[in-house]
Amino acid sequence: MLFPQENIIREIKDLSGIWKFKIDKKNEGLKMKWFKKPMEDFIFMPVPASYNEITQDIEIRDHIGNVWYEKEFFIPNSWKNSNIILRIDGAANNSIIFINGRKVGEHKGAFLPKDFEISDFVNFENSNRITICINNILDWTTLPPGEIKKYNDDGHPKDFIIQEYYHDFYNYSGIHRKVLIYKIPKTYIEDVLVRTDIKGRNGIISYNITVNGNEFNKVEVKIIDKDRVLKISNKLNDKIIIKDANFWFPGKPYLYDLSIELFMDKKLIDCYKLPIGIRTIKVTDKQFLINGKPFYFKGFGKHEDSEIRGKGYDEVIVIKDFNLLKWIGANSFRTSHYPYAEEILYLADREGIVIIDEVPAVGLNMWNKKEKIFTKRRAGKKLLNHHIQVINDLIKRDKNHPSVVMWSLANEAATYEKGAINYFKKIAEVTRKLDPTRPITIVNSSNPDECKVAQFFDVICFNRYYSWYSDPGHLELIEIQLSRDLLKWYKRFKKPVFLTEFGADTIAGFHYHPPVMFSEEYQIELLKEYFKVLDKFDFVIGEHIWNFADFATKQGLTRVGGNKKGIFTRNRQPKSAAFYIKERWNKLNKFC
Ligand code: BDP
Repeated sequence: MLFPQENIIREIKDLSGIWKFKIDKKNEGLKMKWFKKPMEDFIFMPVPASYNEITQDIEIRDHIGNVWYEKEFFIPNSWKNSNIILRIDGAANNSIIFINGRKVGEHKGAFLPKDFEISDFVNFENSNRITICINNILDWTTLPPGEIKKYNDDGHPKDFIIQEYYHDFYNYSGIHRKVLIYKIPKTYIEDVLVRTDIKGRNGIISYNITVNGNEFNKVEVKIIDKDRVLKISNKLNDKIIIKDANFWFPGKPYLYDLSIELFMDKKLIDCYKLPIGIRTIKVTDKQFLINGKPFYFKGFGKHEDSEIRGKGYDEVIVIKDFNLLKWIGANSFRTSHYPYAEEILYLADREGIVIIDEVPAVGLNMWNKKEKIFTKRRAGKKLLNHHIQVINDLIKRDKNHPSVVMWSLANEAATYEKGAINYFKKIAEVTRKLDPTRPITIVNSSNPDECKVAQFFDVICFNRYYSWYSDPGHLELIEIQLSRDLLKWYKRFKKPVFLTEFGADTIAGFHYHPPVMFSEEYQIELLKEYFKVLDKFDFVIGEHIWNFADFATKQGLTRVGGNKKGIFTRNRQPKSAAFYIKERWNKLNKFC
């Protein structure tokens, strides 16, 4: 699966813009075949965006079930006799797609793209109509999971239901990423897998190209450095050595282009250009090595989240975030808690920002230890299969990005349960088979003594909220508690340890001294205590503060307008801690 690209053969039509929209109040649209006719009684809805906060209508914001989107489009005549592909880059959570009243297909999951061949669904004489039915229900077959709870007691009306879920970000819904239609030739470059290695000063590029169709009799693969062609090969699989290569390195990202051209009797049939970075990743018992050099992760857990747009992809926010990351001296982030739009990974490749790429396996924890999650009813076979499917799709999509250095396969699952053992053993096995070149991890919230699965993974990632959720207000306990914790993890598993979340909710503009919880002063003092400990141990390979920016959550007693642990506000303005962190990270000379 290749990211859609425009070039002299391939063309793209971007359906971003204003669509027709309506919620399916009685969930009757599918039965009544709403997709057969142009939509009536609609309102306008921007794409990409979550629909929840675009209108003033609370019924739309809180709707549970199906909603419908529709748009008209044309396909140019010149696209006849080509393959026409529809890409839904991310629609939350499940979608069914129709073109001109005929079902094209379905997609489960909000965060990874799906391509549909629609050559036989479109016409060239007239306009076409695309209709997408989106369902936002989370259950025990989706990631993240959830459940619909019914309350039938006296205090609630009979039909009162709520969407329960166990993760801490708002269940935004809608067409969150681009909808594209693109044209590729009948015989086309379907995929390419690139792996790189380093021997001394030479870079080694191994590639494997998959072509769909056989109407070609020559392939030309070039490694291009800026405008200079360094090497040419005529094979679909090859290993190319670049002498005195420039390597991809965090902060110093060097990219070459791998250009692929297919010919039929000298006529160019298809072409694709993939930016590639030559780099290696290795993990020892204490270190995370990029190109053989120890790397220390400085950065954040993030979210795809912003005001009004919700989880909608927005270049303004994306570029602003990269500028803030560079400004503050971060070198990395985790795509907590789901895969982000692929455009973001392309930017990270070019900006030299390191990514830990996470699947949406979050909320696999009931927190009440008596209520097990790894049981048939909850995280059973169905969920495991979906989890594996998502890992497959993620690696298929992101395998060639040099910025992606590790796969994170879950966040804060109940790894203390016995049932977690077989579940995560399988997850680890499957992932290693799919990609033997990158380390794997899961992000833990369990205690080092009780975690039953960390042995399957390469790096110990864990989240801690000392002096916040535990012993609130007691900053003086952080040093002793965190030190003990870090040492236990290391001693038990003998693997590098990474603190992937720590932080404090902070209301921008609320000051208090001596510090109290929620004040800007408290956030700074809390971080200082954590840093003191992290700096002590040589097996600690990173610090990711929770969170980059404030973000939306479901309503609850501990959330005043969302999660406020951001170092930046939701509108991307720095809290006081940002200046302190900037100073630390720009000075910090831990490995790199
Ligand atoms: C951690 C979760 C994260 C939450 C955070 C918090 O990994 O998603 O937002 O806690 O409570 O448990 O702020």
